[in-house]
Amino acid sequence: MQTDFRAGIVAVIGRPNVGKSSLLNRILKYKLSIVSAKPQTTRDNILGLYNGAASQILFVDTPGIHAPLNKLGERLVERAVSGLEDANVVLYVVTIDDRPEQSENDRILKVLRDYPGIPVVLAVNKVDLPGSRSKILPLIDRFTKKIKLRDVVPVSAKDGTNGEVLVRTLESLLPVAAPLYPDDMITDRTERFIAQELIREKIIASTDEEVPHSVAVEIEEFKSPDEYPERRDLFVRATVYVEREGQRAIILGRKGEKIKTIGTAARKALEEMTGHKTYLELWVKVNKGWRDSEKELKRLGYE
Ligand SMILES: Nc1nc2c(ncn2[C@@H]2O[C@H](COP(=O)(O)OP(=O)(O)OP(=O)(O)O)[C@@H](O)[C@H]2O)c(=O)[nH]1
Ligand SMILES: [Mg+2]
Repeated sequence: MQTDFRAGIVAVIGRPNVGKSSLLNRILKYKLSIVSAKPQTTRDNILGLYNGAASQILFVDTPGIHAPLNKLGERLVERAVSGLEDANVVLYVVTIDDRPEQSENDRILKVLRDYPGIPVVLAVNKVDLPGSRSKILPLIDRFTKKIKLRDVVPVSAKDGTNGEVLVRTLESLLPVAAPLYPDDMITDRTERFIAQELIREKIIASTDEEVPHSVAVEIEEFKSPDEYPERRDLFVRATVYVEREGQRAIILGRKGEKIKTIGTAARKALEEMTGHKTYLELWVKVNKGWRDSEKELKRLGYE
């Protein structure tokens, strides 16, 4: 092995919806973290491993930092901030239209001031959007007035612009160290967890307003041929929790049509992930006020 191999943790931080998860998936060339057009999609710190010729980068995708409206929101922000604890480098993601004065960015800049020892790389995402070019320099100027940046990389998670440049920049800031995990490992998450997230992603994609935020998915049964060699198919049974009866009706749809569409999309995603023919059973239940219940948050894995 080379003597200058580098390894370490990069915490991916930013406000909701800037494309943190999309960027990570693009870099890892693997759909690890779910993505949606609605804010607060990611609810967990998710470890994704980049295994390169000269480095192993442990990326930690985090929930978007925002002003929380309920206990779930508080947990998400706490988790995102806790992602900084062990980080060697912060990848601060903004979009081409971000301003440091936006309340969420203002909050992030304050948090980052508490970690003055960690180098910060600013990724300016969505540069594929029209008119981006002329906005880059003024944006860099505004952010460098607020925070010491080690580097700035304009990127597009959508078309891949500068993905490699970003990886080279991040790896140059990591300590010289041996790989921390086996080089065939891509995440610390189980297929079961990713399955739960994929189901949630399909629900978010087909609902609006408060519904995506009110959904939690719990995997009740996950029987894979990988674990049970006598099985030929993957069987997944999951409960979808919502907060109100009206939301349940929305997810079920007229004559159960919506849940059927969601189920088909989720099943296809599970088949793609596992390579197994999949049977998916979804049950929708009302769990009043789970986002503000300590007990339910804990049970659903949002401690
Ligand atoms: N045009 C364009 N859209 C992008 C790009 N990257 C992400 N998006 C879109 O931005 C939206 C949010 O993407 P996510 O990756 O879920 O954002 P996030 O920062 O992880 O959001 P949270 O998990 O809610 O904090 C999705 O609709 C993406 O398709 C990009 O480079 N260009
Ligand atoms: Mg995300």
